Amino acid sequence: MASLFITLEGTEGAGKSTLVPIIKEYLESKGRKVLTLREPGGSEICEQIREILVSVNDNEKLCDTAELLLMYASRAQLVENFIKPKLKEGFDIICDRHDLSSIAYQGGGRGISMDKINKVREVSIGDFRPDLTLLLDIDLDIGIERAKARGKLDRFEREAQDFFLRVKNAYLDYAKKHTDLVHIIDAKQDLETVKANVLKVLEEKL
Ligand code: Z5A
Repeated sequence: MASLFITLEGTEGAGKSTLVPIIKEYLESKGRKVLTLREPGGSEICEQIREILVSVNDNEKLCDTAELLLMYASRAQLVENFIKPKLKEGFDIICDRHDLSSIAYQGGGRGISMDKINKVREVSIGDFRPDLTLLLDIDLDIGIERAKARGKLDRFEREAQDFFLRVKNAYLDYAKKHTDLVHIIDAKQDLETVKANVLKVLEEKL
């Protein structure tokens, strides 16, 4: 079977990073070669871009357009230099966040129009899309509690509740319109249940 590009999406603390090694182990148990990445980040240059995006700079505000362009700069670099070549070599790739995060955070959260996002996306990655997206849907309060337990909050995590509500709604709107690509997983359940539901989706995909 052709290699798969699988993305994990959701608001903070939904369990994306926790699921990456679980999915990797499952795919490897099926004899597949697997690589894992995250966005923003995932390579030396992309991690430098990530640092600008997540770090808190009290002296200068990162404007919304610069934020959007940096997200896509990191994505363009990763898709061109790593994701496309590795898929060609036969690797499955699991990516902790990808394009749908920009629709949810920069579109829903920041209020940037889809017209503007589509233009930037077209220049950055053209029509490149994931084969499967798992959207981990969680009550914001539960996710924030999980994230807070980790300690210091990054630039996004400092946003107010209504920002995350717009992000969550944008995710769900997109998922409802793209049921062939996006699978919604109820992420507030215990890890074993979430894991079982995710592996069921993967089994069907394989
Ligand atoms: N961003 C953007 O705006 N636009 C874009 O295009 C992209 C990103 C790509 C950095 O991302 C920020 O970039 C992000 C959006 C923005 N900011 N926010 N918010 P990130 O992925 O690094 O940040 P994150 O989403 O906040 O990651 P996270 O908080 O680490 O969430 P997670 O990976 O989904 O959660 P986790 O680390 O797997 O789990 C959190 C804790 O919960 C941990 O202690 C787990 O052990 C625990 N956990 C996990 N699952 C469970 C279950 N089922 N039950 C109980 N406890 C659980």
